[in-house]
Amino acid sequence: MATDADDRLTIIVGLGGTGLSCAKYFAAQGEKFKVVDSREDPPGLSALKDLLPEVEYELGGFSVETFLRAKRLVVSPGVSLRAEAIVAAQKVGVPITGDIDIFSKQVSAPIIAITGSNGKSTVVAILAEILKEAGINFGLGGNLDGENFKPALDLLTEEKKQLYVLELSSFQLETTENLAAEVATVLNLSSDHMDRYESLDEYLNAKQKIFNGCKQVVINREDRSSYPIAESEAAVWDFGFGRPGVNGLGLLEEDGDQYLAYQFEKLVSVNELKVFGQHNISNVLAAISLAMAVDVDMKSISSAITKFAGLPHRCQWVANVSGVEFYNDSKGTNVGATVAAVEGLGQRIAGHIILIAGGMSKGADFSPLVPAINKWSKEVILIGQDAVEMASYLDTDIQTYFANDMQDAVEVALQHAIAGDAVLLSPACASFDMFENFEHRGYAFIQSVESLQ
Ligand code: UMA
Ligand code: ADP
Repeated sequence: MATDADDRLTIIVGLGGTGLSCAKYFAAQGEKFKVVDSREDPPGLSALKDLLPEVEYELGGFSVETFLRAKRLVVSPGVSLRAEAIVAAQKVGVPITGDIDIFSKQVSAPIIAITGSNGKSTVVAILAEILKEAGINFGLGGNLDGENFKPALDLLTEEKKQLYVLELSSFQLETTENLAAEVATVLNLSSDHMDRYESLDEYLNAKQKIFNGCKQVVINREDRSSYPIAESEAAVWDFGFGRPGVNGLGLLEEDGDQYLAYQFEKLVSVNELKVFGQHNISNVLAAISLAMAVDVDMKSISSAITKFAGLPHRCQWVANVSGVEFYNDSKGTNVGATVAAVEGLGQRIAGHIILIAGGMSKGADFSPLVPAINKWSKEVILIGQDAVEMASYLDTDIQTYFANDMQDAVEVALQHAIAGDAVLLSPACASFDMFENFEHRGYAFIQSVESLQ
Protein backbone atom coordinates (compact mmCIF):
# COMPACT_ATOMS: atom_id res chain seq x y z
CA MET A 1 0.00 0.00 0.00
CA ALA A 2 1.38 3.43 -0.93
CA THR A 3 1.86 5.57 2.13
CA ASP A 4 3.83 8.44 0.66
CA ALA A 5 1.40 11.31 -0.02
CA ASP A 6 3.11 11.91 -3.37
CA ASP A 7 2.15 8.42 -4.58
CA ARG A 8 -1.45 8.91 -3.69
CA LEU A 9 -4.03 9.56 -6.36
CA THR A 10 -6.80 12.10 -6.55
CA ILE A 11 -9.99 10.05 -6.81
CA ILE A 12 -12.81 11.39 -8.96
CA VAL A 13 -16.00 9.97 -7.45
CA GLY A 14 -18.73 9.63 -10.07
CA LEU A 15 -18.43 9.37 -13.84
CA GLY A 16 -21.32 11.48 -15.09
CA GLY A 17 -20.89 14.90 -16.68
CA THR A 18 -19.04 16.29 -13.65
CA GLY A 19 -16.64 13.34 -13.31
CA LEU A 20 -15.77 13.50 -16.99
CA SER A 21 -15.07 17.25 -16.83
CA CYS A 22 -12.84 16.70 -13.76
CA ALA A 23 -10.93 13.93 -15.59
CA LYS A 24 -10.28 16.21 -18.59
CA TYR A 25 -9.20 19.01 -16.27
CA PHE A 26 -6.79 16.90 -14.17
CA ALA A 27 -5.32 15.29 -17.29
CA ALA A 28 -4.59 18.76 -18.71
CA GLN A 29 -3.01 19.75 -15.37
CA GLY A 30 -0.83 16.62 -15.26
CA GLU A 31 -2.42 15.52 -11.98
CA LYS A 32 -2.40 11.77 -11.20
CA PHE A 33 -5.94 10.47 -10.72
CA LYS A 34 -8.34 7.56 -10.91
CA VAL A 35 -12.10 7.57 -11.60
CA VAL A 36 -14.60 5.50 -9.61
CA ASP A 37 -18.35 5.02 -10.00
CA SER A 38 -20.83 2.82 -8.18
CA ARG A 39 -22.59 2.10 -11.48
CA GLU A 40 -21.41 -0.73 -13.77
CA ASP A 41 -21.81 1.39 -16.88
CA PRO A 42 -21.76 5.08 -15.93
CA PRO A 43 -22.80 7.66 -18.54
CA GLY A 44 -19.30 9.17 -18.95
CA LEU A 45 -17.50 5.86 -19.54
CA SER A 46 -17.33 5.74 -23.33
CA ALA A 47 -16.20 9.39 -23.54
CA LEU A 48 -13.51 8.70 -20.91
CA LYS A 49 -12.23 5.69 -22.87
CA ASP A 50 -12.15 7.73 -26.08
CA LEU A 51 -10.57 10.87 -24.68
CA LEU A 52 -8.28 9.48 -21.98
CA PRO A 53 -7.72 5.77 -22.68
CA GLU A 54 -4.81 5.54 -20.22
CA VAL A 55 -6.88 6.62 -17.19
CA GLU A 56 -7.58 3.96 -14.54
CA TYR A 57 -11.13 3.42 -13.32
CA GLU A 58 -13.07 1.23 -10.89
CA LEU A 59 -16.75 0.57 -11.53
CA GLY A 60 -19.69 -1.19 -9.89
CA GLY A 61 -19.11 -0.02 -6.31
CA PHE A 62 -16.94 2.14 -4.08
CA SER A 63 -13.92 0.38 -2.56
CA VAL A 64 -13.17 1.62 0.97
CA GLU A 65 -9.52 0.72 0.42
CA THR A 66 -9.25 2.95 -2.66
CA PHE A 67 -10.86 5.83 -0.82
CA LEU A 68 -8.64 5.47 2.28
CA ARG A 69 -5.52 5.65 0.10
CA ALA A 70 -6.65 8.75 -1.78
CA LYS A 71 -4.78 12.06 -1.82
CA ARG A 72 -8.21 13.69 -2.01
CA LEU A 73 -11.72 12.87 -3.19
CA VAL A 74 -13.42 15.01 -5.81
CA VAL A 75 -17.04 14.03 -5.32
CA SER A 76 -19.75 14.44 -7.98
CA PRO A 77 -23.03 16.06 -6.92
CA GLY A 78 -25.04 12.90 -7.53
CA VAL A 79 -23.10 11.01 -4.85
CA SER A 80 -24.11 11.38 -1.21
CA LEU A 81 -21.32 12.30 1.21
CA ARG A 82 -22.91 9.68 3.48
CA ALA A 83 -21.59 6.85 1.26
CA GLU A 84 -19.68 4.47 3.53
CA ALA A 85 -16.36 4.79 1.68
CA ILE A 86 -16.50 8.60 1.77
CA VAL A 87 -17.29 8.66 5.49
CA ALA A 88 -14.37 6.27 6.13
CA ALA A 89 -11.95 8.42 4.11
CA GLN A 90 -13.14 11.60 5.81
CA LYS A 91 -12.50 9.98 9.24
CA VAL A 92 -8.83 9.43 8.40
CA GLY A 93 -8.44 12.99 7.10
CA VAL A 94 -8.65 12.54 3.33
CA PRO A 95 -9.70 15.97 1.98
CA ILE A 96 -13.05 16.10 0.20
CA THR A 97 -13.80 18.62 -2.50
CA GLY A 98 -15.86 19.17 -5.63
CA ASP A 99 -15.63 20.70 -9.08
CA ILE A 100 -17.08 24.08 -8.05
CA ASP A 101 -14.40 24.64 -5.38
CA ILE A 102 -11.68 23.73 -7.88
CA PHE A 103 -13.22 26.05 -10.49
CA SER A 104 -13.47 29.02 -8.15
CA LYS A 105 -9.79 28.71 -7.19
CA GLN A 106 -8.79 28.75 -10.85
CA VAL A 107 -10.67 31.81 -12.11
CA SER A 108 -9.92 35.40 -11.27
CA ALA A 109 -12.95 36.85 -13.12
CA PRO A 110 -15.97 37.61 -10.88
CA ILE A 111 -18.49 34.82 -10.25
CA ILE A 112 -22.24 35.36 -9.88
CA ALA A 113 -23.52 32.35 -7.92
CA ILE A 114 -27.18 31.38 -7.73
CA THR A 115 -28.88 28.72 -5.67
CA GLY A 116 -32.35 28.22 -4.18
CA SER A 117 -35.01 25.51 -4.18
CA ASN A 118 -36.85 26.99 -7.16
CA GLY A 119 -36.32 29.58 -9.87
CA LYS A 120 -32.56 29.03 -10.35
CA SER A 121 -32.72 28.24 -14.07
CA THR A 122 -35.24 31.01 -14.72
CA VAL A 123 -33.14 33.62 -12.88
CA VAL A 124 -30.00 32.42 -14.66
CA ALA A 125 -31.79 32.68 -18.03
CA ILE A 126 -33.05 36.22 -17.32
CA LEU A 127 -29.60 37.26 -16.11
CA ALA A 128 -28.01 35.76 -19.23
CA GLU A 129 -30.39 37.83 -21.41
CA ILE A 130 -29.41 40.97 -19.47
CA LEU A 131 -25.67 40.27 -19.78
CA LYS A 132 -26.04 39.60 -23.52
CA GLU A 133 -27.96 42.85 -23.94
CA ALA A 134 -25.15 44.67 -22.10
CA GLY A 135 -22.50 43.10 -24.38
CA ILE A 136 -20.70 41.33 -21.52
CA ASN A 137 -18.63 38.26 -22.47
CA PHE A 138 -19.67 35.72 -19.82
CA GLY A 139 -19.52 31.98 -19.18
CA LEU A 140 -22.46 29.97 -17.88
CA GLY A 141 -22.23 26.62 -16.10
CA GLY A 142 -23.09 24.46 -13.09
CA ASN A 143 -26.42 22.80 -12.34
CA LEU A 144 -27.91 23.43 -15.78
CA ASP A 145 -29.85 20.91 -17.82
CA GLY A 146 -30.65 20.20 -21.46
CA GLU A 147 -28.78 22.17 -24.09
CA ASN A 148 -27.19 24.43 -21.43
CA PHE A 149 -25.60 21.46 -19.59
CA LYS A 150 -22.04 22.57 -18.74
CA PRO A 151 -20.03 21.32 -15.78
CA ALA A 152 -18.08 24.28 -14.39
CA LEU A 153 -14.61 22.91 -15.22
CA ASP A 154 -15.55 22.68 -18.91
CA LEU A 155 -15.75 26.49 -18.85
CA LEU A 156 -11.97 26.54 -18.33
CA THR A 157 -11.43 24.89 -21.71
CA GLU A 158 -12.99 27.92 -23.43
CA GLU A 159 -11.56 31.41 -23.93
CA LYS A 160 -11.36 33.47 -20.73
CA LYS A 161 -14.51 35.36 -19.84
CA GLN A 162 -15.16 38.72 -18.16
CA LEU A 163 -17.63 37.13 -15.78
CA TYR A 164 -18.97 33.69 -14.82
CA VAL A 165 -22.55 32.80 -13.87
CA LEU A 166 -22.94 29.55 -11.91
CA GLU A 167 -26.23 27.85 -11.11
CA LEU A 168 -25.51 25.72 -8.05
CA SER A 169 -27.39 22.90 -6.36
CA SER A 170 -27.17 22.09 -2.66
CA PHE A 171 -25.28 18.93 -3.68
CA GLN A 172 -22.59 20.98 -5.39
CA LEU A 173 -22.39 23.38 -2.46
CA GLU A 174 -21.85 20.54 0.05
CA THR A 175 -18.35 20.09 -1.38
CA THR A 176 -17.64 23.82 -1.87
CA GLU A 177 -15.74 25.34 1.05
CA ASN A 178 -14.85 28.79 -0.22
CA LEU A 179 -16.59 29.93 -3.38
CA ALA A 180 -15.54 33.57 -2.95
CA ALA A 181 -18.18 34.78 -5.41
CA GLU A 182 -18.47 38.43 -6.35
CA VAL A 183 -22.20 38.12 -5.63
CA ALA A 184 -24.17 35.17 -4.27
CA THR A 185 -27.84 34.45 -3.63
CA VAL A 186 -30.12 31.82 -2.10
CA LEU A 187 -33.32 32.72 -3.98
CA ASN A 188 -35.68 30.83 -1.67
CA LEU A 189 -35.95 27.66 0.34
CA SER A 190 -38.67 25.04 0.41
CA SER A 191 -38.51 21.33 1.01
CA ASP A 192 -36.71 19.26 -1.64
CA HIS A 193 -34.27 16.34 -1.82
CA MET A 194 -35.43 14.99 1.54
CA ASP A 195 -34.15 11.61 0.39
CA ARG A 196 -30.59 13.08 0.68
CA TYR A 197 -30.99 15.27 3.78
CA GLU A 198 -32.06 14.40 7.32
CA SER A 199 -33.74 17.76 7.89
CA LEU A 200 -34.62 21.04 6.20
CA ASP A 201 -31.84 22.65 8.27
CA GLU A 202 -29.24 20.34 6.82
CA TYR A 203 -30.46 21.25 3.30
CA LEU A 204 -30.40 24.97 4.18
CA ASN A 205 -26.87 24.72 5.62
CA ALA A 206 -25.65 23.23 2.34
CA LYS A 207 -27.25 26.11 0.41
CA GLN A 208 -25.79 28.72 2.77
CA LYS A 209 -22.26 27.67 1.80
CA ILE A 210 -22.76 29.76 -1.33
CA PHE A 211 -22.07 32.84 0.82
CA ASN A 212 -18.60 31.72 1.97
CA GLY A 213 -16.12 34.44 1.08
CA CYS A 214 -18.49 36.42 -1.15
CA LYS A 215 -18.27 40.19 -1.60
CA GLN A 216 -21.97 40.95 -2.14
CA VAL A 217 -25.18 39.10 -1.28
CA VAL A 218 -28.64 39.34 -2.79
CA ILE A 219 -31.39 38.42 -0.31
CA ASN A 220 -35.09 37.76 -0.78
CA ARG A 221 -37.05 39.91 1.71
CA GLU A 222 -39.90 37.36 1.62
CA ASP A 223 -37.75 34.42 2.74
CA ARG A 224 -35.58 34.45 5.88
CA SER A 225 -33.69 31.37 4.63
CA SER A 226 -32.12 33.57 1.96
CA TYR A 227 -30.34 35.75 4.55
CA PRO A 228 -26.75 34.72 5.33
CA ILE A 229 -26.69 32.92 8.70
CA ALA A 230 -22.98 33.47 9.33
CA GLU A 231 -21.74 36.98 10.12
CA SER A 232 -20.67 38.68 6.94
CA GLU A 233 -19.09 41.95 5.80
CA ALA A 234 -20.63 41.55 2.34
CA ALA A 235 -22.61 44.39 0.77
CA VAL A 236 -26.34 43.61 0.70
CA TRP A 237 -28.93 43.95 -2.07
CA ASP A 238 -32.48 42.83 -1.47
CA PHE A 239 -35.61 42.09 -3.50
CA GLY A 240 -39.25 41.44 -2.64
CA PHE A 241 -42.82 42.47 -3.41
CA GLY A 242 -43.12 45.56 -1.20
CA ARG A 243 -41.73 49.09 -1.69
CA PRO A 244 -37.97 48.87 -2.11
CA GLY A 245 -35.57 50.56 0.32
CA VAL A 246 -31.89 51.40 -0.03
CA ASN A 247 -30.19 48.96 -2.48
CA GLY A 248 -33.60 47.34 -2.82
CA LEU A 249 -35.65 46.03 -5.73
CA GLY A 250 -39.41 45.80 -5.36
CA LEU A 251 -42.78 47.01 -6.58
CA LEU A 252 -44.26 50.53 -6.69
CA GLU A 253 -47.92 51.29 -7.40
CA GLU A 254 -48.98 54.25 -9.53
CA ASP A 255 -52.47 54.98 -10.93
CA GLY A 256 -53.49 51.38 -10.24
CA ASP A 257 -50.51 49.92 -12.12
CA GLN A 258 -47.60 48.01 -10.59
CA TYR A 259 -44.02 48.79 -11.56
CA LEU A 260 -40.77 46.96 -10.92
CA ALA A 261 -38.61 49.48 -9.13
CA TYR A 262 -35.13 50.13 -7.81
CA GLN A 263 -35.35 52.21 -4.60
CA PHE A 264 -37.82 54.99 -5.66
CA GLU A 265 -37.10 54.66 -9.42
CA LYS A 266 -39.72 52.92 -11.60
CA LEU A 267 -38.14 50.55 -14.16
CA VAL A 268 -40.89 48.81 -16.17
CA SER A 269 -44.55 48.03 -15.64
CA VAL A 270 -45.39 44.49 -14.47
CA ASN A 271 -47.78 44.35 -17.47
CA GLU A 272 -44.81 44.60 -19.80
CA LEU A 273 -43.38 41.26 -18.57
CA LYS A 274 -44.11 38.22 -20.74
CA VAL A 275 -43.86 35.78 -17.79
CA PHE A 276 -46.69 35.44 -15.26
CA GLY A 277 -47.16 34.67 -11.56
CA GLN A 278 -45.76 36.23 -8.41
CA HIS A 279 -42.88 33.73 -8.47
CA ASN A 280 -41.75 35.08 -11.82
CA ILE A 281 -41.91 38.70 -10.62
CA SER A 282 -39.65 37.54 -7.81
CA ASN A 283 -37.33 35.86 -10.34
CA VAL A 284 -37.10 39.03 -12.45
CA LEU A 285 -36.36 41.18 -9.39
CA ALA A 286 -33.63 38.75 -8.32
CA ALA A 287 -32.02 38.85 -11.76
CA ILE A 288 -32.10 42.67 -11.75
CA SER A 289 -30.41 42.76 -8.33
CA LEU A 290 -27.66 40.39 -9.49
CA ALA A 291 -27.07 42.42 -12.65
CA MET A 292 -26.94 45.68 -10.71
CA ALA A 293 -24.41 44.18 -8.31
CA VAL A 294 -22.01 43.80 -11.25
CA ASP A 295 -22.77 47.30 -12.56
CA VAL A 296 -24.90 46.48 -15.60
CA ASP A 297 -26.64 49.58 -16.96
CA MET A 298 -30.37 50.02 -16.38
CA LYS A 299 -31.20 50.35 -20.09
CA SER A 300 -29.88 46.84 -20.85
CA ILE A 301 -31.69 45.46 -17.80
CA SER A 302 -35.07 46.97 -18.71
CA SER A 303 -34.82 45.93 -22.34
CA ALA A 304 -33.86 42.29 -21.52
CA ILE A 305 -36.49 41.66 -18.84
CA THR A 306 -39.37 42.72 -21.09
CA LYS A 307 -38.18 40.38 -23.86
CA PHE A 308 -37.82 37.29 -21.64
CA ALA A 309 -40.68 34.87 -22.43
CA GLY A 310 -39.89 32.05 -19.97
CA LEU A 311 -38.19 28.67 -20.33
CA PRO A 312 -39.75 25.52 -21.75
CA HIS A 313 -41.35 23.14 -19.18
CA ARG A 314 -41.84 26.01 -16.68
CA CYS A 315 -45.54 27.02 -16.78
CA GLN A 316 -45.27 26.88 -20.58
CA TRP A 317 -48.49 27.35 -22.57
CA VAL A 318 -49.05 24.36 -24.86
CA ALA A 319 -52.46 24.60 -26.56
CA ASN A 320 -56.12 25.51 -26.34
CA VAL A 321 -58.40 22.50 -26.86
CA SER A 322 -62.14 23.26 -26.92
CA GLY A 323 -61.62 26.38 -24.80
CA VAL A 324 -59.42 24.58 -22.25
CA GLU A 325 -55.83 25.87 -21.92
CA PHE A 326 -53.03 23.32 -21.37
CA TYR A 327 -49.84 24.29 -19.49
CA ASN A 328 -46.64 22.27 -19.13
CA ASP A 329 -44.81 22.81 -15.82
CA SER A 330 -42.91 19.52 -15.89
CA LYS A 331 -39.96 21.24 -14.14
CA GLY A 332 -42.22 21.61 -11.09
CA THR A 333 -40.35 18.78 -9.33
CA ASN A 334 -41.02 19.78 -5.72
CA VAL A 335 -43.91 21.02 -3.62
CA GLY A 336 -42.86 24.71 -3.59
CA ALA A 337 -42.65 24.81 -7.39
CA THR A 338 -46.12 23.33 -7.83
CA VAL A 339 -47.64 25.72 -5.26
CA ALA A 340 -46.12 28.63 -7.24
CA ALA A 341 -47.43 27.28 -10.55
CA VAL A 342 -50.97 26.66 -9.21
CA GLU A 343 -51.13 30.12 -7.55
CA GLY A 344 -49.67 31.87 -10.61
CA LEU A 345 -52.02 30.20 -13.08
CA GLY A 346 -55.05 30.23 -10.79
CA GLN A 347 -54.96 34.02 -10.55
CA ARG A 348 -54.78 34.32 -14.33
CA ILE A 349 -57.63 32.13 -15.57
CA ALA A 350 -61.40 32.49 -15.33
CA GLY A 351 -62.10 28.82 -14.53
CA HIS A 352 -60.46 26.15 -12.41
CA ILE A 353 -57.23 24.22 -12.66
CA ILE A 354 -57.23 20.50 -13.34
CA LEU A 355 -53.87 19.49 -11.96
CA ILE A 356 -51.83 16.53 -13.22
CA ALA A 357 -49.24 15.61 -10.59
CA GLY A 358 -47.27 12.69 -9.15
CA GLY A 359 -44.10 10.70 -9.77
CA MET A 360 -41.30 10.07 -7.25
CA SER A 361 -41.91 12.03 -4.07
CA LYS A 362 -38.25 12.21 -2.87
CA GLY A 363 -39.57 11.90 0.69
CA ALA A 364 -41.61 15.13 0.43
CA ASP A 365 -44.34 16.35 2.75
CA PHE A 366 -47.13 17.34 0.34
CA SER A 367 -49.27 19.22 2.88
CA PRO A 368 -48.26 22.75 1.67
CA LEU A 369 -49.97 21.88 -1.64
CA VAL A 370 -53.37 21.42 -0.06
CA PRO A 371 -54.44 25.10 0.43
CA ALA A 372 -53.39 26.03 -3.11
CA ILE A 373 -55.26 23.05 -4.58
CA ASN A 374 -58.36 23.77 -2.49
CA LYS A 375 -58.33 27.40 -3.67
CA TRP A 376 -57.73 26.97 -7.41
CA SER A 377 -58.43 23.39 -8.37
CA LYS A 378 -61.38 21.03 -8.46
CA GLU A 379 -59.80 17.86 -9.84
CA VAL A 380 -56.38 16.29 -9.42
CA ILE A 381 -55.15 13.51 -11.69
CA LEU A 382 -52.30 11.51 -10.25
CA ILE A 383 -49.64 9.46 -12.01
CA GLY A 384 -46.54 7.53 -11.03
CA GLN A 385 -44.99 5.61 -8.18
CA ASP A 386 -46.13 7.81 -5.29
CA ALA A 387 -49.61 8.71 -6.59
CA VAL A 388 -51.42 6.95 -3.73
CA GLU A 389 -49.21 8.63 -1.10
CA MET A 390 -49.91 12.03 -2.67
CA ALA A 391 -53.66 11.34 -2.78
CA SER A 392 -53.63 10.69 0.98
CA TYR A 393 -52.78 14.38 1.57
CA LEU A 394 -55.67 15.80 -0.49
CA ASP A 395 -59.00 16.91 0.99
CA THR A 396 -61.90 14.60 0.27
CA ASP A 397 -63.92 17.21 -1.64
CA ILE A 398 -61.17 17.36 -4.31
CA GLN A 399 -61.98 14.78 -6.99
CA THR A 400 -58.95 12.54 -7.38
CA TYR A 401 -58.29 10.19 -10.29
CA PHE A 402 -55.42 7.81 -10.92
CA ALA A 403 -54.09 7.59 -14.47
CA ASN A 404 -51.91 4.86 -16.00
CA ASP A 405 -49.74 7.10 -18.12
CA MET A 406 -49.54 10.67 -19.45
CA GLN A 407 -51.92 10.06 -22.37
CA ASP A 408 -54.52 8.66 -19.97
CA ALA A 409 -53.98 11.60 -17.56
CA VAL A 410 -54.47 14.20 -20.31
CA GLU A 411 -57.61 12.47 -21.63
CA VAL A 412 -59.14 12.21 -18.15
CA ALA A 413 -58.29 15.89 -17.56
CA LEU A 414 -60.08 16.97 -20.74
CA GLN A 415 -63.15 14.89 -19.84
CA HIS A 416 -63.54 16.88 -16.63
CA ALA A 417 -62.64 20.34 -17.94
CA ILE A 418 -65.02 22.98 -19.22
CA ALA A 419 -64.20 26.02 -21.36
CA GLY A 420 -62.26 28.55 -19.27
CA ASP A 421 -60.50 25.87 -17.20
CA ALA A 422 -56.79 25.10 -17.46
CA VAL A 423 -55.06 21.71 -17.34
CA LEU A 424 -51.71 22.07 -15.61
CA LEU A 425 -48.99 19.42 -15.52
CA SER A 426 -46.96 20.36 -12.42
CA PRO A 427 -45.99 17.07 -10.76
CA ALA A 428 -44.33 18.22 -7.47
CA CYS A 429 -42.26 15.07 -7.95
CA ALA A 430 -39.22 13.76 -9.80
CA SER A 431 -39.89 12.01 -13.10
CA PHE A 432 -37.48 9.06 -13.08
CA ASP A 433 -40.09 6.38 -12.27
CA MET A 434 -41.81 6.89 -15.67
CA PHE A 435 -39.53 9.12 -17.74
CA GLU A 436 -35.86 9.75 -18.51
CA ASN A 437 -36.03 13.24 -17.00
CA PHE A 438 -38.39 16.21 -16.59
CA GLU A 439 -37.96 17.22 -20.25
CA HIS A 440 -39.02 13.77 -21.45
CA ARG A 441 -42.07 14.05 -19.16
CA GLY A 442 -42.88 17.52 -20.54
CA TYR A 443 -42.67 16.29 -24.14
CA ALA A 444 -44.91 13.31 -23.30
CA PHE A 445 -47.47 15.83 -22.01
CA ILE A 446 -47.18 18.05 -25.10
CA GLN A 447 -47.56 15.03 -27.41
CA SER A 448 -50.60 13.78 -25.51
CA VAL A 449 -52.21 17.24 -25.72
CA GLU A 450 -51.46 17.47 -29.43
CA SER A 451 -53.13 14.08 -29.97
CA LEU A 452 -56.39 15.55 -28.61
CA GLN A 453 -56.65 18.13 -31.40
N1 UMA B 1 -24.56 8.14 -9.43
C1 UMA B 1 -24.35 6.85 -8.99
N2 UMA B 1 -23.09 6.48 -8.68
C2 UMA B 1 -22.03 7.32 -8.84
C3 UMA B 1 -22.25 8.62 -9.30
C4 UMA B 1 -23.54 9.01 -9.58
O1 UMA B 1 -25.27 6.06 -8.88
O2 UMA B 1 -20.89 6.87 -8.57
C5 UMA B 1 -25.96 8.56 -9.76
C6 UMA B 1 -26.45 9.61 -8.78
O3 UMA B 1 -27.14 9.04 -7.73
C7 UMA B 1 -27.32 10.52 -9.68
C8 UMA B 1 -26.78 10.31 -11.08
O4 UMA B 1 -25.90 9.20 -11.00
O5 UMA B 1 -28.66 10.09 -9.65
C9 UMA B 1 -26.08 11.50 -11.68
O6 UMA B 1 -25.11 12.00 -10.79
P1 UMA B 1 -23.76 12.66 -11.29
O7 UMA B 1 -23.06 13.24 -10.14
O8 UMA B 1 -23.04 11.68 -12.14
O9 UMA B 1 -24.36 13.81 -12.23
P2 UMA B 1 -23.62 14.64 -13.36
O10 UMA B 1 -23.86 14.04 -14.70
O11 UMA B 1 -22.23 14.89 -12.95
O12 UMA B 1 -24.50 15.98 -13.31
C10 UMA B 1 -24.36 16.83 -12.19
C11 UMA B 1 -25.73 17.36 -11.79
N3 UMA B 1 -26.59 16.21 -11.45
C12 UMA B 1 -26.97 15.98 -10.17
O13 UMA B 1 -26.68 16.68 -9.27
C13 UMA B 1 -27.82 14.74 -9.95
C14 UMA B 1 -26.33 18.14 -12.94
O14 UMA B 1 -27.52 18.76 -12.49
C15 UMA B 1 -25.37 19.25 -13.37
O15 UMA B 1 -25.86 19.89 -14.52
C16 UMA B 1 -24.00 18.64 -13.66
O16 UMA B 1 -23.53 17.92 -12.53
C17 UMA B 1 -22.96 19.70 -14.04
O17 UMA B 1 -22.70 20.60 -13.01
C18 UMA B 1 -28.76 18.19 -12.96
C19 UMA B 1 -29.68 17.87 -11.79
O18 UMA B 1 -30.57 17.05 -11.95
C20 UMA B 1 -29.45 19.23 -13.85
N4 UMA B 1 -29.53 18.52 -10.64
C21 UMA B 1 -30.41 18.35 -9.49
C22 UMA B 1 -31.60 19.30 -9.54
O19 UMA B 1 -31.52 20.34 -10.25
O20 UMA B 1 -32.59 19.02 -8.83
C23 UMA B 1 -29.63 18.65 -8.20
P1 ADP C 1 -34.82 25.43 -10.67
O1 ADP C 1 -33.71 25.60 -11.67
O2 ADP C 1 -34.47 25.97 -9.32
O3 ADP C 1 -35.41 24.08 -10.65
P2 ADP C 1 -36.69 26.70 -12.54
O4 ADP C 1 -36.50 28.11 -12.91
O5 ADP C 1 -36.30 25.65 -13.52
O6 ADP C 1 -35.99 26.45 -11.13
O7 ADP C 1 -38.22 26.50 -12.14
C1 ADP C 1 -38.68 25.21 -11.67
C2 ADP C 1 -40.13 25.28 -11.28
O8 ADP C 1 -40.24 26.02 -10.07
C3 ADP C 1 -41.02 26.01 -12.29
O9 ADP C 1 -41.62 25.08 -13.12
C4 ADP C 1 -42.01 26.79 -11.44
O10 ADP C 1 -43.17 26.04 -11.24
C5 ADP C 1 -41.32 26.95 -10.10
N1 ADP C 1 -40.71 28.25 -9.82
C6 ADP C 1 -39.94 29.04 -10.62
N2 ADP C 1 -39.53 30.12 -9.94
C7 ADP C 1 -40.00 30.01 -8.68
C8 ADP C 1 -39.88 30.81 -7.49
N3 ADP C 1 -39.21 31.94 -7.48
N4 ADP C 1 -40.53 30.37 -6.38
C9 ADP C 1 -41.23 29.22 -6.37
N5 ADP C 1 -41.36 28.43 -7.45
C10 ADP C 1 -40.76 28.81 -8.60
